[in-house]
Amino acid sequence: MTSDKRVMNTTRRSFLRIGAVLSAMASVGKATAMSAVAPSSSAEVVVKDINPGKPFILTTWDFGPDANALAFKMLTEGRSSLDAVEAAINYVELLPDEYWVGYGGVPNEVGETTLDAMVLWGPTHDVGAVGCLKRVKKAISVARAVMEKTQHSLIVGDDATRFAARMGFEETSLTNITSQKRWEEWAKKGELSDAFNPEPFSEDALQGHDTVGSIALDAMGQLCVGCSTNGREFKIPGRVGDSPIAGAGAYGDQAVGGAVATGNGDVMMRFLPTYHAVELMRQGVLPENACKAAIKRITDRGYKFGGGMAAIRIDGEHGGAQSGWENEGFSYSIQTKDTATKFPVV
Ligand code: SD4
Repeated sequence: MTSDKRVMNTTRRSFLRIGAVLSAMASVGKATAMSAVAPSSSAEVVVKDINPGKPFILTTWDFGPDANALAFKMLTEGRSSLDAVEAAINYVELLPDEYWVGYGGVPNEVGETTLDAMVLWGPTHDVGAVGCLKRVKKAISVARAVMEKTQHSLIVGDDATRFAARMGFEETSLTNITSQKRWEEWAKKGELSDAFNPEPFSEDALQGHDTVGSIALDAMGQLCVGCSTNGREFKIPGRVGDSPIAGAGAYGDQAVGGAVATGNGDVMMRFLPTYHAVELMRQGVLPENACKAAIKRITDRGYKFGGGMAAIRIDGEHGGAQSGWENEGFSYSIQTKDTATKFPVV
């Protein structure tokens, strides 16, 4: 028990140090297989499969290109993929008119906006996440604090808000005029949340998409994956979706690459589709086919759901797939040193 704790503490504190070592090595052109670079005071830290790569950032949906542009600049300045993913996602979380991510959108049944987010750091396979976070705008940054400052992986609800406050985040309303109006119009009808409808085996009328997912590789070869969302419109209070669940909303493996998901998280989280896709890529399946297979696993069970996935290998090979979203405009965008391209997934 004691020794487990020691390993965990060391691991969590060490990854930034590892990043600094990698950064220093990369800058002097000496970066090699990083298994050789375990910090001297922490032999337990398992750091492997890190090689300097060609930096990239992938972000889902229409805000992808702008989010990528600002985050990729950070990668070119030598910042970590963790910083880049956080910045890309913060950008979307703070967009005032983005209804599905961050403040000002997707209220629950009682008119409150709550957020789910997760970040996974490839070098140490460390995860931080928040579910049903209230009154704090930068959910991905709170997830990062869970990862960096604690041994926990997921903190939820009012306690996530209290944790954020302890970490110095500002508490503020997540409601704006749009979300307030949308909720009032819906509440006037006196309907139950569609979460009380039967499971979507014959159709998925569920509204809602745009969860932001980002996957980045930095110049040191370090992978980071993250996502953030408001979840599902008029959800039952307390509902947590797929986004903060590792392997559901997002997943990555330093030796392989990463995958992100968006869509009906209540269905998708039952199948861990991003974990599935990454494991298929590990076996040599192309990213596009890996996403297709992960989605097919769900539809083979009879679910009719709206959802999309994007995946990228550590070497930059990428692909996506969708279910029920032929006309929803799902896309992911990738920026590298040479290109900034949007890829529609139809
Ligand atoms: C959720 N997967 O909470 C999220 C919603 C979403 O695109 O991705 N919409 O279910």
